[in-house]
Amino acid sequence: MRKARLARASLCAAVVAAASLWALFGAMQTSAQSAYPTPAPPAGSPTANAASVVITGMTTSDYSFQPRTLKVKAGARVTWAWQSNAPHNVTFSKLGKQSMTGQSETFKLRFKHTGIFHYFCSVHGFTGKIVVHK
Ligand SMILES: [Cu+2]
Repeated sequence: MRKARLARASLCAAVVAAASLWALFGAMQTSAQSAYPTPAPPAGSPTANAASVVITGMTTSDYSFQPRTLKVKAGARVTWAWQSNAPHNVTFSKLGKQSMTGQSETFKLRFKHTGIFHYFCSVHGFTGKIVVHK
């Protein structure tokens, strides 16, 4: 009787040990996976504190900011990347901010305050807006 109880107890201990080994193995696999860099979010998909706009177009009729309206949280930094065959710029006239005019620029601006911020390319006139929420 006593022997049987002991055997059952040690079997339980073995199962618990196997389960924790399995859990440990799983944890190791998870941490190994997170060691790889996470891919950058696509243009215009805002994360908590960063987002991006691409300046696109290969003809005058399709030059544009993509996305044209970008929503971000207050404090976020927006990066514009040029991917077009013509010189463009990013001009916030009310904020008094303007990027360089060129074909392969990048421009970064941090939006500390909530509001709607309209901007445009002063060379071609196409527009965009940044909507900053809490
Ligand atoms: Cu332009």
